[in-house]
Amino acid sequence: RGESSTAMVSLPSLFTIERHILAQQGQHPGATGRLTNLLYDIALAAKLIARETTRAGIANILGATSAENVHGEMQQKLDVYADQVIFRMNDHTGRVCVMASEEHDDLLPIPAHHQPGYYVLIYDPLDGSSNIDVNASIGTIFAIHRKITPGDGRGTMEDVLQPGSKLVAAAYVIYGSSTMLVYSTGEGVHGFTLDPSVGEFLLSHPNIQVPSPGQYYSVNHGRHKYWSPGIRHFVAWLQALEDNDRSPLENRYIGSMIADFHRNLLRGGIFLYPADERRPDGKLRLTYEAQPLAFIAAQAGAYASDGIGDILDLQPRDLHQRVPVFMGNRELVEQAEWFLQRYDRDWLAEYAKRR
Ligand code: AHM
Ligand code: MG
Repeated sequence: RGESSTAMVSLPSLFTIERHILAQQGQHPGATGRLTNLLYDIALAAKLIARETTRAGIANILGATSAENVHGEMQQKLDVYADQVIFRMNDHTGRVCVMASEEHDDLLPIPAHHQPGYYVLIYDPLDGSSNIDVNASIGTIFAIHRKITPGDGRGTMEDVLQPGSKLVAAAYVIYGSSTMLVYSTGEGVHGFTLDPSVGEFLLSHPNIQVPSPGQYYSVNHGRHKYWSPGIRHFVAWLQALEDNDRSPLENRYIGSMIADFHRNLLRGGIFLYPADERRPDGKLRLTYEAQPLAFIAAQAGAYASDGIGDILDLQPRDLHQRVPVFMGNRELVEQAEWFLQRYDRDWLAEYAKRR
C-alpha cells in the first residue's frame, strides 16, 4: 500500500556517457561544449562499429571486400567500415580541422566549408586486425589534439604531429565479451559498458587506477630469437627465473593491443612490444596507438616508455612512425628501462639518434 512505489529497487547504473562527459565539462566554466560534442560523436561511432562487429559473422563482412551481399550492395570489410564510419561522423561537424587514420597514408582533410574546426582527430579504426577473422577481441583508438596552427584554415601536419603530453583527450573502445569505451580528458580514466538493449554506454568503471603489484606481463614470446640481450634478461626477470624469493608474473598475450592493454590496466602488469632484430623501432605506431594509450596509462597512475623515457614526451617526426612500447605499472616499466641501460647500450645509442 503505497510502499511499493517508494521502496528502493535495484537499478542499473544510470550514468550514461553523455551525462558523464557533460558533468566533466561543467567543471570548466569557460568550456564551449565543442569537445563534449566531439566525444559524443566518437561514442556514437563506437556504437555503430560495435553493432557491425557483433553481426560480422552473420553479415559476412569478415573476409574479403568486393563481395556483393543479397541486396546487391558491396560488402565492406570490418576495418574499412570502421574507418569510414569514424571519418563520416566527423567530417562535417565543424569541430575537427583535420583527421588522420592508421588506414590512410596521408592526412584526411576536412572540406573548407566545414571549417574552422578546433580539434585534430587521430584514430586507429580497428586495431588488432589479425584477430578479426578469428573472433577475438579488437579495438578502436582515438587521440584528440587542439589545433595549434594559427587562423581558421585547415589543420596541417604540424597540428597532427604533436607530443602526447599535448593531448586533450584519448579514448579506446574494446569489442570483447561486451563493448566498453574508456576515455580520459586528463581528469582520470573512466570506463563505460555498452548495454545493447538500450544502446547506451553506462558508467561501469569510474576512476580506473592500475592496481599494484602488477599481475600480468604481455609480450609476443614468438619473437624471442630476435630479442636483444636487454629484453631477454628483462623477460627472464619477469619470470623470476634467477630469483627463488620472488614469484613470476603470469603471462597473457592476445596480440590485440587494446585487449592486452585493457586487461593489464584493470589487473596491473606490463605490456611490451620492444624493438628487435627484425623491427628496429618495434611495431606499434606512435601517433595512433602509443600516444593515446600512454596518455590513458598516465591518467590511471601507470607509465609508458619507449625504453629510454616517457612516450608522452616524444615529438613525432612522421605520421606512421613506429616506437618501442613498454606500458604498465611504473616499477615494472622502470625495471625494463634499467635492463636496456645495462645490456643494450649500443642499440639505445643508435635508437636515440632517430628518437
Ligand atoms: P595492426 O594495427 O595491424 O592491427 O597491428 C597492431 C597489433 C596490436 O594490436 C598488437 O599489440 C600487435 O599488433 C601484435 O603484433 P604481433 O602479432 O606481432 O604480436
Ligand atoms: Mg593498429
